[in-house]
Amino acid sequence: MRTSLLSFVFCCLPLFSQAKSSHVPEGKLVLWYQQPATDWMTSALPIGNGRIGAMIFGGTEQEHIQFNDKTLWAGSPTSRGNYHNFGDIYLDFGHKTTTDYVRSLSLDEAVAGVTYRSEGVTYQREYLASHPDDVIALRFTASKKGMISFRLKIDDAHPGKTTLTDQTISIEGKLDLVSYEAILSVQAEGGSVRKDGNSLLVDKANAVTLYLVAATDYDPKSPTYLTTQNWKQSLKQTLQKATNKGYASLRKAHTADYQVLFNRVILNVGDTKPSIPTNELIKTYTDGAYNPALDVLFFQYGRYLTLATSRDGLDLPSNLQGIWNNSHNPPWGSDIHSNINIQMNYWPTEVANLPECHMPFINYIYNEAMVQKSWRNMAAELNCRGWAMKTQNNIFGYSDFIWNRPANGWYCMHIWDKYLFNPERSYLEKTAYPVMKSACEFWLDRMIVDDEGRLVAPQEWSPEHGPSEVGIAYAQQIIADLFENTLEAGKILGTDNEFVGQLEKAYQRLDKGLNIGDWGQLREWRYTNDDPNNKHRHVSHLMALHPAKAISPVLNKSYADAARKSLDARGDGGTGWSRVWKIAFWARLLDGNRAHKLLRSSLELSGESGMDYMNAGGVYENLFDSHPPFQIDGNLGATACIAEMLLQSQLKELHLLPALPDAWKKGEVKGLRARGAFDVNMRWADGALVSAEITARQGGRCKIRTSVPVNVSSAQAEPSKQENGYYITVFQTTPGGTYKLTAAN
Ligand code: FUC
Repeated sequence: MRTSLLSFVFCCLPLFSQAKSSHVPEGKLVLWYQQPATDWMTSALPIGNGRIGAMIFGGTEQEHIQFNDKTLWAGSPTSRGNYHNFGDIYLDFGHKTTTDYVRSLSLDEAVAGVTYRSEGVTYQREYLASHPDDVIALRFTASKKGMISFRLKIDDAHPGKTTLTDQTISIEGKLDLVSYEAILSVQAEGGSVRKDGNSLLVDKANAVTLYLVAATDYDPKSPTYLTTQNWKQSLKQTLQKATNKGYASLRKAHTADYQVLFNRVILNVGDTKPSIPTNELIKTYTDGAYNPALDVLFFQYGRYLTLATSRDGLDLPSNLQGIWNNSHNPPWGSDIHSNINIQMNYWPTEVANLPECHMPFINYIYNEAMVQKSWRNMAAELNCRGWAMKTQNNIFGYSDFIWNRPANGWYCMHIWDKYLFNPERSYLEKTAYPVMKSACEFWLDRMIVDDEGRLVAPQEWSPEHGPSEVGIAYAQQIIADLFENTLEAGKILGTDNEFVGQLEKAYQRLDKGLNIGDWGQLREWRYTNDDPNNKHRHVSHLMALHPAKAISPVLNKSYADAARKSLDARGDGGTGWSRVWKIAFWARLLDGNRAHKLLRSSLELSGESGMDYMNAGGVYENLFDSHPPFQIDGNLGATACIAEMLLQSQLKELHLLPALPDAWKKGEVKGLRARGAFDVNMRWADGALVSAEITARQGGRCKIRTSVPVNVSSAQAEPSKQENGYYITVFQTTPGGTYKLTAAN
């Protein structure tokens, strides 16, 4: 029998004999608290189906649920606007005296819950955002019949029109361009529901389900960004289908759909289920009581949040706050920010085995770069072919603030990686190559020749500081990566030889942006000197270390040493995303303990809600990453970086356990993905690989790098060879074949 999250343990079971609380929710991966949320940003809990989402407060006197739709933006193709709050749902229960309160979010099921006792009755609530049924469902039950009574209202976050029937409340209106509508339907079992002014009154029901549907007329594919479909009609149909289906079936379909994706990856780093609430877990971890369970929870939370913010079907990426926002004036408009933030949101998708969730970003790039006009017009403004954009972007192709021309190359890393993780010729031919070629054309037109005859980008900025200069590392490293990848793509396709020849010549003359400076650092600017005391959060001159691939201790020790020097000088502080990026840098430098130190600092409890650019990064008690304030890039990036400590594949080999920290002595991971279409399971003990299973989805040559020699369950495998302190093992694979690797000593 399937056990639900809310079948909590109400008596002290010996299983949790250490527990402070007797109400530890079931399931290993759960965030839980013994109080309602007091603050939207730091303590409410997020649910989402990739497009619509909500933040749950869990109050007992009054429940507050704030909700969003990813497409509800003010602004248009000609003005930026902001991402907006949709509305707030309030339910007055009036339960003043309560005991045994638990509020939770199960990552195993993607269901949030609240349970408590009040005047002899146990109340339970569940909250979910279903992707298959495109609805948010809220379910209220009680241990005694006829005990559910509440007043319900929705506050439209805009001055729209509110309409009530005896069972529904709907809100509708229009922003600058898009129109919106949300409908909430109340289905009571027993008791009654009636309209009372601008509220609905539920009286003495046995159980109640609320279904919330919400949408706008936004369509990223349409030239006007507005749909021509009857979207209001579809919204009503979605609601009708959900209510007909009923809560039990809807919940079943939701968890089934979610678990197919979520359960692909299992991580255990010697952790056991924590017996204290998550806020205390973070606090004690921050105070020095290290608990690997928080590392694992953070890793899986990033996968949960990826599924909640990016599902296939809508070609629009998540934004600075994923999909959650309770304001009309969120920091940076909660926009699509091109100088690391949006990219970081998508770092985990391939390696942490959620490739479907990469598609909203991939399709957005293709659409904006190749179909819509704005980014092409921006390139044309600079007298270049191709496409380019600035730093701040809305969902209508509008782009402003400082130019971020190299972002086109950075976006193409995602386009290319999608191919490397799952090589498919049709994707390469129809999507990846045209976008990448077009970005190359931009740079072929844009670059100039310097005094030494090298091709350099004129006047670029190293986000977000210093002078604009010719040939800065950020631009040159990205362009080099773009050209290399496009050359490889072009050669695989073999259909565009003339252009490939041209690009090859340009690549030979290109300054690759790898210059070592006089204090041993990797130079950020060509002419301006690097200040060894500069602690700026962006580390853009190490693009070639991560997410690109030209710097690695495995390839070239002197560049790796220079990168290390630069990183040491920048220090280990920074905003949420900056600390997280540094996990990746240290992982790529194969220093597991330093990477883990940064992971630990990324998990520090942040008390900051203001905008601190320097040194206050960490997490809030709801595990949202703190820039500060909340920014989701640090959450999603951290998941990728933890994976990066366990598996790297950017150098056309699978490096198993490249940066394992001492803190994770023993562990197991299942279901990570590597470039070349390999799936990887690994077990380790005493800090060394014990065994691994590699499944080759497409077959082909598999090259493995390990720190111990391994035996492979394949007749054709060559014995491991030593190379600079590592062991290299090569074997041929067949499509669908699984190969077992065992440590040889
Ligand atoms: C970039 C960063 C800031 C912030 C903003 C949204 O500009 O430099 O720290 O993350 O994006």
